[in-house]
Amino acid sequence: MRKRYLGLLLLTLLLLCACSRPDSGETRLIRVGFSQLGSESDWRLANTCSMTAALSEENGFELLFDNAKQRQENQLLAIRNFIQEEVDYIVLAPIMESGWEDVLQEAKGAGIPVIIVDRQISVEDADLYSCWVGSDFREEGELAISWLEAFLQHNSRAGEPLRILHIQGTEGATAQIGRTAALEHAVRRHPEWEIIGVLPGEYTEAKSYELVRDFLKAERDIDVIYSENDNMSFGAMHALDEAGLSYGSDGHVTIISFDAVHDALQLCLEGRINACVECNPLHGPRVSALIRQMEDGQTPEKQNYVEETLFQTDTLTEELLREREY
Ligand code: GYE
Repeated sequence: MRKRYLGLLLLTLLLLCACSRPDSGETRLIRVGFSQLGSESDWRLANTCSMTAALSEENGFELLFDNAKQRQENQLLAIRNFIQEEVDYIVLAPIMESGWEDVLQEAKGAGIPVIIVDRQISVEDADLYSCWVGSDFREEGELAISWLEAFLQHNSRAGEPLRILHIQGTEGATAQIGRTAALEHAVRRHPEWEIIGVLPGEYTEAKSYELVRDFLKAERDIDVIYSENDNMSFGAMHALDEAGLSYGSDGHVTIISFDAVHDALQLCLEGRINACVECNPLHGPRVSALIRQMEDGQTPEKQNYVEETLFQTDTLTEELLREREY
């Protein structure tokens, strides 16, 4: 009698196991918590799209997504929530470089690997994250400066005084630090160049528009606008339009922009933005490949840089624009 019960019990247990794990783990979704810093720009929207598409259920992921609305404290909350949720991986697109030690120590304590995407973090213990993928922002800045030097040379303006208005991204973000460093370094090399204003545009069109509009009330003599992303360029152009100042290849103010999102390239093709430095937001497939590598027990490269280029009015074509994904 007891043997029969035991047999039944075993059979029931076996059946239960078989029901809850139909393909013995093959269909198990990898749970990923992604803390996105915000939705401040076209670049960011393209990045979010790329990430959510790559980390989709049909690709084998369960994605917990949080938009921090440009506030670091929201990112800290999101990460703590992911830890409580016991996700398999945490992906962080950090708003700025500093302030991550404590929360990443907590993630490490919980044994959850962390992948950093886009901007970098500055931590003493590099073991607090597994790897990073993103752009070389200093190199992007250098591409912009080389373009400007060649442009001035070509127009026989090299050595002449140059008045630059600098519109900066979020302070302390790697994209700001790198792009700013390239400009400041170039100004030290060129005593004839002068930065006549530094405006904290926070990477948004609205903020940049306001700041440039107010700036133009006191100062209209500008040769170059160095704007650390496309949306801030759009805001600046709006303010220049209102103030009746011309810009672009046929105008007075030379505009240098970063990101090269679709609308900016269109404006570049039309000659309204002189040069756009590419910043590639399509990190979704890169992040999912890094996770797959780690799932296979491999250790991915710590730093993964993406190749980028610069677009300018005279070399940009309709065809090139059509081929772009963002
Ligand atoms: O340039 C800007 C965005 O970190 C590369 O953030 C990113 C920057 C990008 O808001 O548009």
